[in-house]
Amino acid sequence: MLPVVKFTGQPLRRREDARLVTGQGHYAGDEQVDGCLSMLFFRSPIACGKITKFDVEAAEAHPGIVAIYTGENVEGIGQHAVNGAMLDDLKAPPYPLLSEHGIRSVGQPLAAIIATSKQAAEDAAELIELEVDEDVPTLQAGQDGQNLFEDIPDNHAMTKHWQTGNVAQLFADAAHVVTAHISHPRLAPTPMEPRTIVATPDPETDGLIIHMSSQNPFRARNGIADMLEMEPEKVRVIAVDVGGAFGMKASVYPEEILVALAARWLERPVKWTATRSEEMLSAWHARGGQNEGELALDKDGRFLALKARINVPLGHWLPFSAAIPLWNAGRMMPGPYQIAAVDIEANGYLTNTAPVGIYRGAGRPEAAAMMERLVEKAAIAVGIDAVEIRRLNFVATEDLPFVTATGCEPDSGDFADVLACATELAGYENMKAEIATRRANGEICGIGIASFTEPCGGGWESARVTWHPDGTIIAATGSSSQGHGRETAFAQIVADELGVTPDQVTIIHGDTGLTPEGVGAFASRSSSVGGSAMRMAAREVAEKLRQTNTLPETPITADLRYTADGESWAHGCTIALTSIDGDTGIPKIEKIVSADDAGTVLNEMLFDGQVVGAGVQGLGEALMEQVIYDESGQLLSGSLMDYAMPRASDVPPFVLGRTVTESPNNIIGAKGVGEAGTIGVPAAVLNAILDALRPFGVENLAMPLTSERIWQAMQNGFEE
Ligand code: SMO
Repeated sequence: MLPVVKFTGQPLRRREDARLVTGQGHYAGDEQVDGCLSMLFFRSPIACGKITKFDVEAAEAHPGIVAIYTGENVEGIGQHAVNGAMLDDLKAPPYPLLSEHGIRSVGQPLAAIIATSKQAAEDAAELIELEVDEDVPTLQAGQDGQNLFEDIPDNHAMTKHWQTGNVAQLFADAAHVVTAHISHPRLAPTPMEPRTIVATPDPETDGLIIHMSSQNPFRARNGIADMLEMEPEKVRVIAVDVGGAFGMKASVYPEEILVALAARWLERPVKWTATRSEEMLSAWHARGGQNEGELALDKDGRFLALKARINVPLGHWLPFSAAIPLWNAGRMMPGPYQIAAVDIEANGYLTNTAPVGIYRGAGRPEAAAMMERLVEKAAIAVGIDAVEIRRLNFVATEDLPFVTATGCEPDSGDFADVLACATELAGYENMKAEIATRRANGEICGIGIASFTEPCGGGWESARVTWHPDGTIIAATGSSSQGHGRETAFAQIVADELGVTPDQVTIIHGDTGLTPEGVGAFASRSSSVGGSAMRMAAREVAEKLRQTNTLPETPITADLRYTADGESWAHGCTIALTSIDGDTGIPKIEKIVSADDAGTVLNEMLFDGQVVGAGVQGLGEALMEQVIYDESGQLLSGSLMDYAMPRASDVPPFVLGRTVTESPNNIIGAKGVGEAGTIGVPAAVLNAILDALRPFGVENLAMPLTSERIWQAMQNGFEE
């Protein structure tokens, strides 16, 4: 008999929060170790060139300095891995932990200073002498410029091409062709907690105990062990409380390897905490794509074929998942629509900047912004309503699972239903009438819609659930938390399977020494894959308990790995209502309506929190966030004084709705919702602002849609 569902789905408050808001959280930076040394990085102040002099001798003699490592000390350390399995071609540049000869970016670490105090390290850094023969940097994807590596012509490091059907013929025969240029700002993920790592040698095991801010402790463990040529079991990574990660803490950085290395070499604990400016300089950035698209339509508005060119900057080194954004952007560009023929090419180019990696959405926002802009333009070209043209082209629910022209397999869903949910919540017809009236009165205002899909999860995850005779239940997960309420949601699942309350369940996560090996918290996979593993293990324990007639006197455990049958595809629809101040160009987002289908919901409050949190990050991309380098490659947006992030006063009312189409690909039936807001919101806001600017003849505008850019466009009607 299946258990009666009691807690799963309930909007239970996050059990983590009382601890976190009263300062009882334990972040990596809280870790106090006796005799801990401080690491500080001497970073390149210029973007590109050859080192002609680098002298650390005076710095080494400074009081309190234990060691200074430069390129020659770490020459023998190998290259960290880059995942290129999904590409047609990958040329990963060599990337030394500390550069000896060439400089590729402002902020690149050239020396690691290890001292008895941070102050001593800072003082010593002042004594380092660096002279560089400077070169002109290459800053944009595909820009003609300096070739950064001999064997990577044109800095062209990766490519992926999707081609299906007779695209040329379909374009030649089309009744309408619409085009779009989408310019994504380069973003700084900026989790509240910067990167932090404390590595302590463990003489008992000849290993390392590492507290660090990571969203996937096992990948961090394996990455560090690999680089240090240690057995993974000898490295224990602990990341219990994490103050946000958003993709930016999904694989190891050179700085983290250097801390681990120093602890090993010096046989002393070593700690590094990035400053906010260091995060802006050297943590990976995101987006930055300059993308072109074309959609061919028949006379009734049916989509015939899609062409796109995705061009992304990659920075000067490639993190493990550097290829994911351009791969996601291309493969999921057809979104929820039936499009038989595609010619989509994605290219990534090395640049003299910080690296560019995954960040909440990771290519999905790029796919949706392009497709939804094309759809909006298609509706105008054909002369039908923006909702109508979407309905006409959706893949029908009965046709799911469906193989798209890019080879993806959306597993389930009801795209028309989630659109209907959004239009109903928005009062779409009234909204249109209201906009018409306001326009007649001289206001500048518009509506934007974005329908989107979101591939989530896939792969495996682990769980170990133990029932103790005193009634307590300990559930350990190989999945982890980056601050997104996993303890709460996983306890709900276990409680239901074992017929107890969630407070009887202790969740253990974020410690490779205490949990079964797992994958981690990214790609919106925690609920669907991590949750399914939890449910399966708890179910097995419940089954064993049922088989014993009396209450057992010894603990009962189930320890297993669960592999999902495939990716689960969440989907949604976002509607934005905006107005623009005619004198200043200041945009006002009056309302965001977001309807999401993420399959089975584990906790309604967590679900809503994810949608709004990601939605605000989406607003940041659409309206204000932008990393800016000047032409010499200096970072102009090096602090939160210069890099604009949304504040509470920038956040409009969010109206949330949901539909539920269970995923057949995992036993929970969950999809993911962690990234939805970053996908739907920028596309909908871009469409809304360009709808408002239609009377000015503006068809394309680069994000972020700042008041200055909007005002200029209103003056010139120019296209960017
Ligand atoms: S960008 Mo995410 O942590 O897959």
